[in-house]
Amino acid sequence: EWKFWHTQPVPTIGTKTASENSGPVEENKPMEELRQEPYKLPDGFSWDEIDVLNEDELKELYVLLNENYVEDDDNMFRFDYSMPFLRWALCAPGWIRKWHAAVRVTKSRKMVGFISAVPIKMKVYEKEVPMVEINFLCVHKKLRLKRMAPVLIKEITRRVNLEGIFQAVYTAGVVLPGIVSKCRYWHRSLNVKKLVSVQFSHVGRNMTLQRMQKLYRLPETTQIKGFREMRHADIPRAFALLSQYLKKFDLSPVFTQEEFEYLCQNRPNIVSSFVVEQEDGEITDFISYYHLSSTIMNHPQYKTLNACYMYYHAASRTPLPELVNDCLVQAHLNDFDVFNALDLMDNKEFLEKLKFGVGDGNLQYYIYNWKCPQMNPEKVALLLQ
Ligand code: MYA
Ligand code: JJ1
Repeated sequence: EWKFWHTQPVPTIGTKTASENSGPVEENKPMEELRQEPYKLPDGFSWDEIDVLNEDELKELYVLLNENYVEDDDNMFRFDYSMPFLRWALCAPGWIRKWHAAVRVTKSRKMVGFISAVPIKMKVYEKEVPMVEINFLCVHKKLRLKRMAPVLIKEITRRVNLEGIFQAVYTAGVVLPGIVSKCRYWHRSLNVKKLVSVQFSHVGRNMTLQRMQKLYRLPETTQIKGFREMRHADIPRAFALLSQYLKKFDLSPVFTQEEFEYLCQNRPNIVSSFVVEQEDGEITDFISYYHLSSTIMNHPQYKTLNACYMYYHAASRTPLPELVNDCLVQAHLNDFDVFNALDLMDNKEFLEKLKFGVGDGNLQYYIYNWKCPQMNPEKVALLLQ
């Protein structure tokens, strides 16, 4: 049990930390004590820093993830991150190429493993801590259960430490030592017929497809006066709204305006963001979602599930359920099949009301080398891609 994780600076499963004792599990190592050489891979494999600005290398990463990344519990759907989306996620402000670490088969150069880090300033309870977020850990299906993942994790830790950072935030569908919070996925059907056909959703007892379609029907236009796409000129105000809102949570990013703009501006096929503009021109509300399809495995007709995921939002005037409803209208008009959200932030204010149903997947939040009390999902305000 936890042969690898028990060697790492994370609280052991079941330990409770009092808030007075919040802080690093182990002290920052002095530079001269940091390991200078990469961790050794099994014979026949080598490290490569991939250049995601290069279309061919980005394509190799795309293929690795498209064929080997996260699936649901029943292996029916697998995330299908697009190339532009991956480039966006991996090149967040402050990114460095050394933190896009791939493993290749030495002879054939085939990419068979990957892990990434990008910098992020986090607020955890009262403390602000420079961290990285770790994402896109992947080992090719044919190389599973051979202890390659611990090598990828140790190597990215080494490369992050060399830049003077000793904490990381990450999420996973699996349970590991050091859980900070346990969140749940919820799903709002948009294209009922397709969702049922691919068995993402089911026709419940006392239900027919027709009744379900009626239940999930949405207006053809948005309902809030002044609801529109966010434009470049709205960014300072939307940034101020979000920064203010994020303060009340116990786990939240602290963005610069540059980071906010990078992450939350409209990007076709990657992020959609909206604001509410009052009659006097004031921007009072902001909301966004990102576009992430999944491959439907083994279906004769449908190959792709078009999904979007609730991203950052900040409502100061419009009630959150109304704001999210207009987002659903937009997502439906843009041909998404399902709108996904987690039960974090104030999302419980709208989930049931807007006919989201609970999913079968969890998303655990973790911090590497940090002990602190666990928190309820309502206190979490971090959204990774
Ligand atoms: S979460 C998404 C992870 N990716 C997938 O689920 C894609 C599909 N699966 C795979 O590619 C493989 O199954 C992976 C494991 C690569 C996940 N996070 O090599 P193994 C532990 C952390 O024999 P494999 C994301 O991207 C497992 O408990 N550890 O197993 C965030 C066992 O350890 P222990 C995990 O199945 C990632 C060991 O690995 C995960 O071939 C954050 C077994 O290794 C997991 N998701 O490969 C990573 N799954 O013996 C941590 C399994 O102790 C970052 N394991 O039980 C930490 C911070 C680092 C930076 C620090 C800077 C300061
Ligand atoms: O998408 C997920 N579940 C779906 C499909 C389930 C298929 C069978 N396993 C689901 N559908 C029910 C929806 C229904 C709609 C109408 C109302 C009632 C509900 O539950 C799940 C999330 O729920 N997704 C996954 O499991 C994918 C992995 C999630 C972990 C991701 C970790 C990534 C970490 C990287 O940082």
